[in-house]
Amino acid sequence: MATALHNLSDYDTEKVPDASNMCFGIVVAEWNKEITGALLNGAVSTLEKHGALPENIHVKTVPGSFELIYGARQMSLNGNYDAVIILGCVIRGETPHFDYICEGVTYGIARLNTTSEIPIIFGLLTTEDLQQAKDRSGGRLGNKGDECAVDAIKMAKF
Ligand code: DLZ
Repeated sequence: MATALHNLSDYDTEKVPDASNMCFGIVVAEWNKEITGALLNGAVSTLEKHGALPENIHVKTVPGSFELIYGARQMSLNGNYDAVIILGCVIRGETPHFDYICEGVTYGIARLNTTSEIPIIFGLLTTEDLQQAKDRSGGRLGNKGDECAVDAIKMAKF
């Protein structure tokens, strides 16, 4: 998570492998699409910055964050990708849905990482309010999408 001392978009470019021969899948949730769209822009531009070709970055949308698990599983089974990134945003509201969705997605993606042949990178923002989400999707604390792209490249190399 971003903190006052850690900006999500700050990283050592020297430590990021060349991604020009890599292929990435991105699953992005439509809920809170102002935020998830910004996460997607960050992820794609950072992958391309490190050499990934646009034709090797495949984006699929799912309705909400809970569906990211299924989407990531389908992409991981496809066999074409070196890594898959999930992008979603759950904002705490007046509903217990927040806890259920956050726990469900966290568990689902963690489990997928133990069974999948490729890494699944966890780009789920879980915030108290919209401002915190904006801060982490290209705002004052950087962009979680950038961080996920860097992690996807590193883990694909791993
Ligand atoms: C139902 C729901 C709620 C209340 N909040 C969010 C949210 O903040 N972010 C998000 O990505 N999705 C939310 N959803 C939708 C669920 O993820 C899911 O799409 C539905 O429960 C249908 O399975």
